[in-house]
Amino acid sequence: MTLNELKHQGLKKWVEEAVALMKPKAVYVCDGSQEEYDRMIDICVKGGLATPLNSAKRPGCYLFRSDPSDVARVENRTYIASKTQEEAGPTNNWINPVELKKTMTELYTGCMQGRTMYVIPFSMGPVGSNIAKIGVEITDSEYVVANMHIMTRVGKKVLDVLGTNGEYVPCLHSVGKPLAEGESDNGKWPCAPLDKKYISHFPETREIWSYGSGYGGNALLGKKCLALRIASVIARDEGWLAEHMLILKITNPQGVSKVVCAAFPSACGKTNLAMLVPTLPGWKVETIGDDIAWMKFGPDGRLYAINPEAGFFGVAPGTNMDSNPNAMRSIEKNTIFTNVALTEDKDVWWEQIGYDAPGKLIDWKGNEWIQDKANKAQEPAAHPNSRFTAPARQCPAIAPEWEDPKGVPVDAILFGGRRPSTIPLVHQATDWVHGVFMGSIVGSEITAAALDLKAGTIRRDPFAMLPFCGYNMGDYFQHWINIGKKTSADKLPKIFFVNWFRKTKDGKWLWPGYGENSRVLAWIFDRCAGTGKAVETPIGYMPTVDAIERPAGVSEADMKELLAVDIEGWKKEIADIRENHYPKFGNRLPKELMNELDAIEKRLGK
Ligand code: OXD
Ligand code: MN
Repeated sequence: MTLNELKHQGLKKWVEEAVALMKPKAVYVCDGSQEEYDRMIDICVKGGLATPLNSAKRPGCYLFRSDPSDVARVENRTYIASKTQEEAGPTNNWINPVELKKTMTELYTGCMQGRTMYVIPFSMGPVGSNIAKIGVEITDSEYVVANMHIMTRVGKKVLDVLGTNGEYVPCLHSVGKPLAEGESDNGKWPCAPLDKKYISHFPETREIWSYGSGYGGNALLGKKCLALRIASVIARDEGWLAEHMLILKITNPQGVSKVVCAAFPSACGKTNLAMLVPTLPGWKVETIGDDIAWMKFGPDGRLYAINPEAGFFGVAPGTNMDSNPNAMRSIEKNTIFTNVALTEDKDVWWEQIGYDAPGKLIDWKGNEWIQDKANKAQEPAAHPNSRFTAPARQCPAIAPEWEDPKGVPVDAILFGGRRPSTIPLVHQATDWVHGVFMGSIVGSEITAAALDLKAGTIRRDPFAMLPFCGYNMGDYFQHWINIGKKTSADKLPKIFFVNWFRKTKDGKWLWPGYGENSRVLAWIFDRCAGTGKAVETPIGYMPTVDAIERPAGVSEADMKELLAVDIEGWKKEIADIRENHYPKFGNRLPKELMNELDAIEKRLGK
């Protein structure tokens, strides 16, 4: 489509201004067609950025290798540029928006020379759903266009919903590498150096400006930038929730279903839980989303969730037929792989794929790589943050209602993190505010040597939203408390804290995880159904030891340890929250959370 075919005058004007600033050699409005996707991929293949994979083993699949400096989200170059720093809060990087726009306008000037500007109209959520939002991304990256085709709903049908004056979130993106006359990328991933990368959010005007990175969350602006950072601000203003949560549907042997949303920090197994294959006979888990949930109240006073995305942007290493067979099947075809290793027969390989490297590989940097299992220090063949981008509809476990525009009513919300000690396998909040307290203390334990921090230190990641909350996190806690006042308690989802990562003192896993987590989900299901045996403890409701069936390899003593209240450990936890965590939020910390902390401390006793 051409620019002149755009019926929305505001959108047309915004694009024209971007053209004048960025000076692309051509402008193209995306229609979302297969032909368009194929063309993007073809440009990347011809330009040496993409390698077609073995068409018998991986039909419709391609491998990209990024620049070694452009492999992950750049949190220290990500900004919440609200009018005041107070609005962005203590957990976000802030630059005055006027100053930031000035800096970025300079960077954007002429930044698309020699490149095509693509205008991508996209919907986060089923097109036309009253929970969905529309965005328009301007980009100069064919890789971004192709990935956006998979991760969001793109094209004409979105423009039709937008009409002549509908609302959209403008998202500007450039890789920040203009080309001189006759120059081409020559197979080199285009991006700007780190100190020129900016991933900026303007919450008051609901704008996103991204410059200098072509990778993942920095560049696919519908995902973390729109669906979390900007959407969290819109959700606060409109009375709903935009969360870093998977959504799954669980069905018991009697055919009754419940919906569970779960927030875990990045790399704690959200995709695995969302696609879990239950070991409990007769139970079924189906996937609705693996990363983001938007929840709005329905007319019946319950919270309804949609997955705003249309694909999975999953971490490849560690994904295998044991850890996540449904993900493995989702990526058999029509998938974009980024920074994984390439086999001689043009298939993909990564660490913990479930089998040894089949012969000589090309690693993620493009070098020859031969597996040397004796060498524990060998550099990985796939980058630890290498990814697959796959259409959600290809997941064998996708729930039939995953695209229901009404969303699905949520029965339970789970929080969790990597906690080798103290936090039990599962406990349940006694009420909504207690549940908000649970969300506010989410974190993972730092293991020895990581990040120069003392081993055993908890890195807090409240609601798993630390890198994704678009405003002051103290106000975000308050927003969660307020949501609980908007309906009657029986209509609110029940809130739980889970921990699959408990270890023995000598470092062995106490709980097998993966499919066995279905045993914990079954107890959560039963609690939502009003059954499920529980005892009230100082930290909340906990299953009786016989309420969760023990998996093979977990002794009765292990189970008791997994389900014990570690009074001394919890006292340390409370002290850490009081001294190191809550003070960060100053007077924006809701008093309800302090009360909750005091009450738990009191219940734990002297
Ligand atoms: C992600 C993340 O990529 O949370 O989903 O980092
Ligand atoms: Mn995520």
